[in-house]
Amino acid sequence: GSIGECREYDAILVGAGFGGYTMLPKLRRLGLRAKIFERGSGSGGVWHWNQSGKKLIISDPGARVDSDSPAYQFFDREIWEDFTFSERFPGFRELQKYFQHVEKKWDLRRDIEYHKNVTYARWDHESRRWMVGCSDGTTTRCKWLFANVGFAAKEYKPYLKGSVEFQGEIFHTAHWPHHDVALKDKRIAVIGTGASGIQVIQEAGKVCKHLTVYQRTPNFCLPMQQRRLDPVEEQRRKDSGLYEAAFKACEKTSAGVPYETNDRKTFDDTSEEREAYWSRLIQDGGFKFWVAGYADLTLDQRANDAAYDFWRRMVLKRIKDPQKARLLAPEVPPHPFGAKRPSLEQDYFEVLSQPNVDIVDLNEFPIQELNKQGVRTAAGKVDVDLIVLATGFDGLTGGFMDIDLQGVDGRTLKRYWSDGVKTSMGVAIPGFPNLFFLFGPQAPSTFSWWTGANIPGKKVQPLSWAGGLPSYMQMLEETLEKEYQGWIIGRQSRELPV
Ligand code: NA7
Repeated sequence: GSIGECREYDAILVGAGFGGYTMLPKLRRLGLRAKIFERGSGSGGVWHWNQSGKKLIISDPGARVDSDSPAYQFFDREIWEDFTFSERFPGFRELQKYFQHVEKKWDLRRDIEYHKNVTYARWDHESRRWMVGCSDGTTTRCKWLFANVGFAAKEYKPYLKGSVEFQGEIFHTAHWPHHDVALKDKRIAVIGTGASGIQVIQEAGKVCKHLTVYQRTPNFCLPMQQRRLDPVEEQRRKDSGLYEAAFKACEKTSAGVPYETNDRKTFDDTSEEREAYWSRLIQDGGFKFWVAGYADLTLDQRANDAAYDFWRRMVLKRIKDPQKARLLAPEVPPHPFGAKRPSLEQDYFEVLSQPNVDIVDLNEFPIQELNKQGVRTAAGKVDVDLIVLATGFDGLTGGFMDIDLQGVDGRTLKRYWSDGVKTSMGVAIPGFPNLFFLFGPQAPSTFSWWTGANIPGKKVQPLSWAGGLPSYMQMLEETLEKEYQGWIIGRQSRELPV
């Protein structure tokens, strides 16, 4: 629309990821006129932004989901009955195809506007409408606002002295450029060894000339056990109700994954039984060793030590260089096993063992600066062509803070959350009427890095609901049964809850 024009809808949904795609059909069914505003040029949320260009010359950074199939999809028969992922842990390209499939199935495209970057949203108390402003200068009015901006909407780029001097290329994993990025024969630095770092390292290490990995904390990552899914077998699983059973199982576990948890404690079993059990979990792959292991893994230091020892022995067999082994699987772990979310790997330790790959321990040798040619630490200067920042996200709240949100009486979200994040059950915010979101701050999760501790200056607090999925669902249901007890509905009151 032209500048100055003000359109009106019943609902605006910010973001064309899983949240927006979940909500749009539901709102339509209620007879509401709704539009999704998406700042990107395509749907899929992180799976859109993670895309690494149309035709990478050699390889892509390997971005893929780490939730076990079939958990990472819409639990909706209409969607899954004729879409089957080809891998147990699908890559970003297939996830983009998946979003196109959903879009078609639910006829969503006609209500999505791309390149619509929402910069502010103000509640107008008189008209009881939200005024939603975009960077293209347009304003749209709506009654309901859904901020499904995603928990990983804003990447975190640490301050690196001299980064403007650096003459090579520098990218964050969450915003891989759309032009072709050749990794082959390049000298590459990767900073960060979380899920994204591991995925890039595995791909880059195989083709590049030289890779330097800057590691702060070793990742106690687990074998993914990736495999191709057989379409015939998957069809059989669908027909026999196994998909539905898996979706139901997700709702029953604390982490929302389809793993059966174990009530037994570590030392209830003999050491032979333990080794056999752990080996089986590793063989099964994914997060089983962490989530479906012994019940006292994170409650008893001795139990934790035993699990770490098993993990370490397993990993040491795969690392040839003793110096690298010391950095990747230290005798004394920097944190208890599983207290920090492990990632999933495919051939991480083999790639790191290659002679063209070095690891620099940032605890011993912090980055001093970047210069024209590369990265300088006290261990020396490394010249590189490409620096990959795999440094994670300003999680959960970052996407909200990018929008200037003003609720009742001009209350700004920035001010309201300045001394801590406050939400109503992780779906709404007091004083911000008719504003809802899915999987935002204080929704359930067990990921320990979601406390803000990775962002300098950000308050460290529980940003997610630590009680697990079943208790959260129960709380939501009880509130519904009690006819929204604790919520203010349809009242014109200006009294602001604190
Ligand atoms: P993560 O998991 O937050 O990983 C970020 C990594 O970057 C991690 O290894 C950090 O080390 C490291 N990091 C962060 N800041 C710095 C600085 N300043 N210097 C050096 N290293 C740094 O993000 P990902 O993108 O890998 O994964 C995000 C989620 O995607 C993941 O949890 C899954 O849900 C999928 P640290 O461990 O903090 O010492």
